[in-house]
Amino acid sequence: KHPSTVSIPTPSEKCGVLNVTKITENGKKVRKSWSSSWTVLQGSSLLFAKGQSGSTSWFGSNQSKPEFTVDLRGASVEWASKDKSSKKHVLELKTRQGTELLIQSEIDSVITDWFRALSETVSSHAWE
Ligand code: I3S
Repeated sequence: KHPSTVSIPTPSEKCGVLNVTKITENGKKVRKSWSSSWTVLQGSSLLFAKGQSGSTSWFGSNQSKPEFTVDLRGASVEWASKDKSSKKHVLELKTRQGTELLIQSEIDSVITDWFRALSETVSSHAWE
């Protein structure tokens, strides 16, 4: 007999480096500008810090404020269609405030983990 299935909880906190660009802000299309961002999922918020250029780590720098924060309550996340970007492994995140972001990693498993974490977060906060 099989042991009962162990479900691995989705972390409500997760962080890592992702490539990010806004494509829409408050309902208006904006120019794409990809940048590498230290990304933190914290509760129902997704925080992006400035890109990691040079050797100074984010923690060691004086950057204490996130560059921007996205509210995941009422947001949607899906795999981006091919016309959104020529890059591989791209997620499209749409917020209730009318901001759309593309989130990408070259590493398949990394972006798949983010997709799972973001989807879980979005669905658990959908009715707030
Ligand atoms: O959707 P687009 O316009 O093909 O996006 C590309 C541009 O944003 C381009 O910048 P400039 O057109 O400002 O030089 C970026 O360098 C590309 O990365 C964008 O396309 P991808 O397919 O990488 O998202």
